Amino acid sequence: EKWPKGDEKSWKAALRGVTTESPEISKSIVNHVQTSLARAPYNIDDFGAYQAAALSVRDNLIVNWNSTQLEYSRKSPKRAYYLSLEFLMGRTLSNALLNLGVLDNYSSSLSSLGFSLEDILVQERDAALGNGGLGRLAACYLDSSATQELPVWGYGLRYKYGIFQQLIKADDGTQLEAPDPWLDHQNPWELPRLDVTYEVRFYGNAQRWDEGTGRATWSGGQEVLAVAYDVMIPGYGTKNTNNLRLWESKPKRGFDLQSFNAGNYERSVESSNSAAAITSVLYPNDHTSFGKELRLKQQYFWTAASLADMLRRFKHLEKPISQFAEYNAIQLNDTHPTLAIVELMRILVDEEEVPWDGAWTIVTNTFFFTNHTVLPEALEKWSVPLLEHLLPRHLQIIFDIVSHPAIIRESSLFLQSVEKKFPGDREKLSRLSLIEEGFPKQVRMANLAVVGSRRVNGVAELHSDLVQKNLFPDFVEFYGKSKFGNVTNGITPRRWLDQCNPSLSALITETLKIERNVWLKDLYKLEGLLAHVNDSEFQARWAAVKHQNKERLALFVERQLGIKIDASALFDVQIKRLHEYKRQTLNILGVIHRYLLIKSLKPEERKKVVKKVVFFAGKAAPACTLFKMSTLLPLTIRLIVNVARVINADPDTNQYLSLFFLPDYSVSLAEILIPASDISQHISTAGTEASGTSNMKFCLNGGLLVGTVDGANIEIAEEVGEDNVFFFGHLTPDVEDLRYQHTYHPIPVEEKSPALAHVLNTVSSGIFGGDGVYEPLLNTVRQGDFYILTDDFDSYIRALEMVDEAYSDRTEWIKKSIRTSAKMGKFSSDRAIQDYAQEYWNIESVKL
Ligand code: F55
Repeated sequence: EKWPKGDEKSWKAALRGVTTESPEISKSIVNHVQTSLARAPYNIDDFGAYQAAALSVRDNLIVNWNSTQLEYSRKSPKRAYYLSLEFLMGRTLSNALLNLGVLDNYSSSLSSLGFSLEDILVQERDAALGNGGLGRLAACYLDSSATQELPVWGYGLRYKYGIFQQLIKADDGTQLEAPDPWLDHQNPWELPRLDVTYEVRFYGNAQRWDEGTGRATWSGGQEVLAVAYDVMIPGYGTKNTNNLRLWESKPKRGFDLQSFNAGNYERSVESSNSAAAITSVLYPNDHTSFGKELRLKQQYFWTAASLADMLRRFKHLEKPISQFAEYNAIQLNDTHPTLAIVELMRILVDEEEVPWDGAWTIVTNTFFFTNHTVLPEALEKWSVPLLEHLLPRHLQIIFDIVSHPAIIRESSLFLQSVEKKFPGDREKLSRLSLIEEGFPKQVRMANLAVVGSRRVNGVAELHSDLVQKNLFPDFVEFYGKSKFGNVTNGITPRRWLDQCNPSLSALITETLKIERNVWLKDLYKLEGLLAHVNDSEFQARWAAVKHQNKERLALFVERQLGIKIDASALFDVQIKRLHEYKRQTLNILGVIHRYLLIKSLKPEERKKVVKKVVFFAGKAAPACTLFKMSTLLPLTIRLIVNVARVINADPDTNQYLSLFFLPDYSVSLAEILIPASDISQHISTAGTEASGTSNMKFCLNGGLLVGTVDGANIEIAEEVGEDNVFFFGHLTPDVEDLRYQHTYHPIPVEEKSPALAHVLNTVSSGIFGGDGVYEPLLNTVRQGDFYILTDDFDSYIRALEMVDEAYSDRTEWIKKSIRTSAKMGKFSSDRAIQDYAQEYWNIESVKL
């Protein structure tokens, strides 16, 4: 690439502020090149231009951020805090430009300086501080909170390394993990607040005062400093700019001077290294809790710093501490921040001298808890000895919540009040307990989160139902139904339609004849598209946009993998974390089935086949020998990659079917794949996917779903009509029976699904190579088959045949696509955040 791209004359004009278009913006960009970047004008590459543009945008964000925070301080509204260990933000520049309403100005400014906005946007690295759905949901919720002018802050950790980068090894198709050094270049989107710090204690001793008060003193151990970094969160079409505060850990003192002076240099930096290690890396396991000490340290470090910060802010209001819950609502994003419940008790009882009962009332009015999965391996438990070692005072408080011998009030005597309500039912008592008996004893964080929160919710109707019926039935009985609710997830239409699919957004605006900023804030307005479903010109334009997005993806793949793709084929996409319950294995076995079928046809017959390109992307939790399951997931990737090699090279079939595994799935890659899909797959075993959110993104962009009757698929079908969704598979109530049957009355695959048996045997035969390496994966299907692939396979293949059939009538297909997109109003995260604000947090918007 040639650079410098600009020329001296236009840069000088910009510096003098005399360019014809957006002179102020051009001037500010050139200024940042000269001052912040200390580079000679116009002598910069795309990355330099990105940095300068970002710094210029950031100036605007800071101004808005300041006025917003000032207004919050003046009006002292009730605030909500979103505690999440993950914020999967993706890129910021294009979002900031859109929300500030200066996208076109920056585009023309940059082009007058010799750069194209498109090239510059891709210079930015994703902020990938999350694993998947849970983290991306948090990011969408921040966008919607700011857009609705709600006083909401996020609190998280500033990991030095986000989710690992995924490489696919050329020789055998296995996954390799590499660090994600996203902070190697200066990050323009954060404001270091080196003066906002808190000390966080670990280990040490907890000394009770006397048994009557429940108070104690906690001292000694290790003290670590939490330093605040603020990330500005602009709302769309409003000046309101909220805050995401991320904590970085650092040693309280640079290093241990005593050891240093004594000549023991290793020892002198040991404890400072261990302090810095706390926020060094995001744990890459999704849906699995490993019980590691460093993870517990992260959780406490983050909740303690966040609560100290909230308390300091509350004290500025000069209100009695008894009113804490009237000014603060705290949302727990899964159980990861559950220690916040215990930490607030500690602060109130030990430091604020609030009597135990009063403290418990404040706490249970402050917290709200969202569960994101019913998978048992994801339910966090911390061993009692580990807690006792790391957080001795918190363990005391947990036991006090369970039953403190000296605190004789009904509310705190949790187990005793249970005993009162269900006398003699020992099993119910043990299920309700916060402590699980065993060696060692474990604290059940989910139970603690339920007990310590005002309300508990799941993330889609079916999931919230399962939370009440399967996960916490005894708590529902104990507290009554009203403590439990549902908030169906949502996605921000700004990033997931306007930014990732500008052509479709433009077509929608033109067709609805209302301004973009109206329907982007009230997504139900998309229903207006229904009036145009039968307009053939509109249909043609709708189809042209989809085709253009498929060309864009094809070009991307050609550049990355060097393979040409036919954009007229049906594009079929499954992109999500690799997990057994998400059943990527079902998909790849289905692809092999299709391949074998096409291969068996005569050349003449093949011409009738619907051409299809299948895309996969997703990261697998790094293989860990501790868990059988996690070694199977990289094996699934390996199978996909090697099947792709064989079928993409088969001249008999490759014009009809090709297959790609795109490495290093990310938010930015999703932004290319989603607008280009004709169908996407959401094929979890019924009852296992809490909601899913990419299903909403695909539909919003006019892609249709192939899916099981699970999670938010169900509510999507309710909106768009069942004839616009390709459902298949057994329903949730059947799954348990089938598993029982697999265990006690197994039926061989050959009998249940000859088609699947044939596919499994073909893989075993070695035509995709591997020398038997796939056997462990295939055996999970042949034996046990916990995720019921065998039972669902035939119905899955039938659903894919229905897709082929429907796709063959292109006009009907386009109508389905338009109808689907038109009915996505419910799935805006603006609606979801309104639900939380009204039904949970009881907060109101603040106008600037
Ligand atoms: C649970 C426990 C651990 Cl230790 C780590 C991650 C999780 C977890 O649930 N992750 C997650 O991403 N869950 C997903 O949340 C999404 C947002 O609510 C849902 O759409 C999705 O169904 C669910 O799997």
